[in-house]
Amino acid sequence: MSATAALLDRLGIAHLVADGDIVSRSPIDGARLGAVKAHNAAEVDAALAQSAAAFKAWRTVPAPRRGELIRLFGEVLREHKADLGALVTLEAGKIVQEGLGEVQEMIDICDFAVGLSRQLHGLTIASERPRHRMVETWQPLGPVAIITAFNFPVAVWAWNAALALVCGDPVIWKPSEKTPLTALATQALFEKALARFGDAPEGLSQLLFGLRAVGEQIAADPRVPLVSATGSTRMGREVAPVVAKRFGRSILELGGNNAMIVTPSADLKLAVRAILFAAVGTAGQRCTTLRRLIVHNDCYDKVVSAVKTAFAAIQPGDPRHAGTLMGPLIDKAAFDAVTKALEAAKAQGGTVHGGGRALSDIFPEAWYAYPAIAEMPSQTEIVKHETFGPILYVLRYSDFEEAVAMQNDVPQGLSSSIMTRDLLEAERFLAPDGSDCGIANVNMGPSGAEIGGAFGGEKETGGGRESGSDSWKQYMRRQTSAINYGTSLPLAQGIEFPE
Ligand code: UN1
Repeated sequence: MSATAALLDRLGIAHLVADGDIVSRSPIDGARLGAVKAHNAAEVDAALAQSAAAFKAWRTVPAPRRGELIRLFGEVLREHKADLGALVTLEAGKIVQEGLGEVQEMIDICDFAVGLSRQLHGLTIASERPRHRMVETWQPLGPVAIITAFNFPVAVWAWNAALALVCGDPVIWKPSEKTPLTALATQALFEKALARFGDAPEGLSQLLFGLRAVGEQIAADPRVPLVSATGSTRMGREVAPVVAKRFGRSILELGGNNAMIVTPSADLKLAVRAILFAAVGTAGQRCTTLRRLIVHNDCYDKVVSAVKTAFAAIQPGDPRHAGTLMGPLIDKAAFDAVTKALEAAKAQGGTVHGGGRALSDIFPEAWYAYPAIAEMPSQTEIVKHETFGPILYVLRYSDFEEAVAMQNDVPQGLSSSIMTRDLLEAERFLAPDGSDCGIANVNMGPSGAEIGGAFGGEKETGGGRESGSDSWKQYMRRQTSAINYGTSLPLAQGIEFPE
């Protein structure tokens, strides 16, 4: 048995990936890993019906008991962390550490959700009417659809699913067509947890494969009160109006164009380490990837030369090998987009260092890219566009306000950061007229968020928040109740209405 076959076997999916129209290829070498069948419209419909039926039962299970299922799932994930991480590496091309990190992120959100399952707190509100009480209760919402992208093929599902399930909602998952096997493996591990749990309703978590049509069908279906979609801004523009048209709710995690401001007081060594991880980690394919470096004139030369040296030392390589910091891009289309962006950067007055294809002799069917730095005269059109790859645009500033304005002057609003030892600058970056992003960090890069905080951003990023803080509330229905424990009927607003 090949190493891949053995891995798929240990994850319990070897028998499920023989053939189908959605073919999974490893971005490492282009090898075929397996294939799955796309679901047709009737199958999607049946899955949604099943989910609606599962909701009827699951919503009445006490929340801490629902949390027990997620506790068991966290346990199963811990047992299979190495294998699932390895499959993420194989199918998404992430380096070993990042594949494992992604599974750890799943485990972390499970822990968070288990605690949450005993803390789905409502409120008691003072009533203006005598002998009345008002309460606010959070009720289960209904089936939650989760649409995910190739770059976080399992963690993003877990952020949504762990919360949805403790909140009393079944989940329906449409993973990226580029990473069906990690989704299958995750579903198989979830089913292990279900078996240990015992009496959960059928169809609590379902997987639907397909291209756009499947996503559109789910988005349009009124049985799905919440659609949580992660992907490009283009995808969000398609999904959001379809959901809104039927007054459904959506959580959108779309494009990012994340910046770091490097001020004169920055710790240079720290800055370069932060820049490197944030810009070339996951080969620049995180929505939180650092794409724009805004550097003060006084330290520009020093910072840019250190970053150039650090970038030049990066050798893209097989992500399975220890020591590799940057693996392949997901596919040829991704590589072509990077090439096109670098050409545009040059045409728009930029100076490009690095870039180009790597390892084409060893892996002719795979798409490795050298990271590139593009020094830009200003935020030209290409700088304002999210290109999913290892390109870092560098810009100069002389005045702090100008830097903040530049950081905000893009259509996206996911993540941002500042490197400074000046308390006033740090606080101004976090002030109401500072960074306009959903995430604003100090003395670190824009990527690598923990699950405890709410994750997401503004403007074209879509406005959604997932994972920590009070994101769980979106997966529930808020109910306000007034209870009269008297014998008369006083009306609010002092209204008199005769008997
Ligand atoms: C994404 O790229 O879709 O903050 C999510 C980070 C990760 C999640 C990224 N925790 O980089």
